[in-house]
Amino acid sequence: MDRLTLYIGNKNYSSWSFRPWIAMTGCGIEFDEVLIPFDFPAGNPRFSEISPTARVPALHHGNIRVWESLAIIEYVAELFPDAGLWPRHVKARAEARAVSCEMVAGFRALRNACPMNIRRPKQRIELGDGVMSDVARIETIWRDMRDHFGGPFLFGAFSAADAMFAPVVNRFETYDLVASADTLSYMTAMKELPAWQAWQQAALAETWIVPEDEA
Ligand SMILES: N[C@@H](CCC(=O)N[C@@H](CS)C(=O)NCC(=O)O)C(=O)O
Repeated sequence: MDRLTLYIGNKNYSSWSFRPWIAMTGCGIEFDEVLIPFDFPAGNPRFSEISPTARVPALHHGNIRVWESLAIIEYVAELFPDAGLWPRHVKARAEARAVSCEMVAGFRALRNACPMNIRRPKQRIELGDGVMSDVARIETIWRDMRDHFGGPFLFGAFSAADAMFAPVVNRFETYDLVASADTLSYMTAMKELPAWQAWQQAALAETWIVPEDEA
């Protein structure tokens, strides 16, 4: 089989890159990674060479190109049906896809106000009601799924749904947004993943600064 190449942005800031990266790494799927740093304010011209949207992440596999983080995960899940990217049970799989779609389509207030920033020291910022209602909905999803499927991850074992929420775990921590014990316990499970720690270590070693993402 051709090798998979995942193009990503800066590990410190690129929340959308983090999602397929941690999904694939956490499920033991091998791939090559190519990091193309952001180059604000002009935008990095290399982005348009690797994706029709000029955005990361993008996955290349032979002559197939896939863009959009969730589409990348779906493609890889088809290639490796036994890797456990999605839960095995049909109900769990349906709900995992539903909450993943919520993540892609929503939570804009949180995403805009609180950019993922792994290097940023923990510090609160002033936030509007929209952010706090996004936080409340995400905490409800996490609580309901873990109560129903037993934890420690959303659907029991780590899956693509956890990967889709991985940058939120950083946001909740960095901007000190949550305090409930069950939310913090889910965040701990995520942060203990070897894949999480590998990404974090690489992010901490980066020196690029993107002013737009420094809230
Ligand atoms: N919906 C897309 C979002 C991709 C996206 O917005 N990526 C950002 C980085 S996290 C990007 O490439 N921005 C290009 C730029 O800022 O120049 C996905 O799920 O992959």
